[in-house]
Amino acid sequence: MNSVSDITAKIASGHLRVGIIGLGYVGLPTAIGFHDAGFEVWGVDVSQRTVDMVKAGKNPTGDPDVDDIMPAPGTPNWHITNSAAEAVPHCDVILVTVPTPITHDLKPDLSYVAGAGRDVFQAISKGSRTIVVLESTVYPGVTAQTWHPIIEELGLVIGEDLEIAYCPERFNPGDSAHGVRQVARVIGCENPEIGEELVQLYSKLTTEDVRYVGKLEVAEAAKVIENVQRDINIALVNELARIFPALDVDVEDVLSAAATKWNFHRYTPGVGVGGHCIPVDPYYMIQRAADVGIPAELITAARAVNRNMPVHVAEVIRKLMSKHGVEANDARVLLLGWSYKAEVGDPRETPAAPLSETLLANGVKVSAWDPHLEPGQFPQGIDVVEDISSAQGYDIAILVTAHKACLEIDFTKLVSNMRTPLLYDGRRVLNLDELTGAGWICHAVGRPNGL
Ligand code: SAJ
Repeated sequence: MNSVSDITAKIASGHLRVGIIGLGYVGLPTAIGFHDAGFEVWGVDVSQRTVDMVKAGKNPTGDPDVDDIMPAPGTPNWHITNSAAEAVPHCDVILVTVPTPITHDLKPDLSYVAGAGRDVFQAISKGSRTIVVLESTVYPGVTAQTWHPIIEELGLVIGEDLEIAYCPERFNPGDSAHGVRQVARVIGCENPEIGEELVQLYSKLTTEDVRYVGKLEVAEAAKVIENVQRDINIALVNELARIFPALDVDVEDVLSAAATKWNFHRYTPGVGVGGHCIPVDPYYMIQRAADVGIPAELITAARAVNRNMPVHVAEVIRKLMSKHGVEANDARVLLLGWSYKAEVGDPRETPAAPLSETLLANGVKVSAWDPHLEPGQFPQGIDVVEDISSAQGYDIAILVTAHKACLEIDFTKLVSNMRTPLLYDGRRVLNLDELTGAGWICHAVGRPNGL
């Protein structure tokens, strides 16, 4: 049985063995980070494609920052498998980094947390006191509520066979300045001694602040509200991006003026809020508040504003094209970017999807170009453009994702190939005056459009 001092000694000596369940955007960089910190690592993923790619030293995630840090085949102390049963007996600490999505009716989907927990607990040796840490974003109470019943069902005893803790991942895809080795971490655990041990462990991973914050629910709540706050802040500027054009005022001018105040936190209006964090995590908080009979009115309202942005933009696009003599049933639209965020190849919850669905429902033909995605990552009904220099005959180009590649398009050539030279900056990152000079008729989210 690992005593507290055993774990402390193993951390200090670098002999601690760390398992990571789930080798996605978060789990794989975490596994690499602990391996680089000198620990023996066992990486587990249910996807054979992921296991095969990682074993071959290839990056299965869409995050280009991971490309250059992949361990080569045969790297010592680097074990990759699709079996938790194989890995768990070799590990002192196991981190669970599995998806926590939402269902089609916007409810938390904890099936991956439950499934991964069961796979791990079934393989834990009695008396080993293996520490199991959930890192996935959840709502307060999930770790205990989801894992305790399984632990009891399997006849395991916390404090003897295992310990459980929560340490939220704070990984920012496509942002090398905030990778797993450069972000602050918080740790929740019912047992303060284990909490402090995990502070020591994660302090080997990251150069930033690591602290024990008390019981599981405190750490669970901290992570989910970090993203709730971000969603609300983005919803505010998105709502302002609808109000100010009606007042013949550009929202970006207002935000630039307001940002001269020392404690104004600036966010950018856009075509919508995508990804596997920001548009998802608030529903976990909404659910938890509902569980205790307290409606999360502001959180819910912010979600509604952000979810509606793509539909609002589609309506503006329809009106702009009509104003320039292009009716929906004859219109051709070109999306510049499809990923939910710049510099990553990740279509999850991208606002490009509801934007396209709304346009297609109006009879518009929709094409899309995104050099960070493979053709198979676009949905049916979208004409995938693989070579932007060959794009021609469109009525409007909409910048959906502020990829560097989108900003570097030869807009002078593209405008010459357009049927109607309409351009809509959905992320407020283009130089619209310069593009107007090149022959485009420019519009943008939050900018007066004369409609
Ligand atoms: N977005 C806006 N306006 C903004 C900021 C973002 O419309 O001002 C949109 C983006 O285009 C994207 C979505 O919101 O569609 C989410 O963008 P994001 O920058 O929040 O990126 P994520 O989803 O990768 O969020 C991650 C989160 N990290 C973790 O959960 C560990 C989040 O907590 C971070 O704050 C965020 O990265 C970050 O700081 O970039």
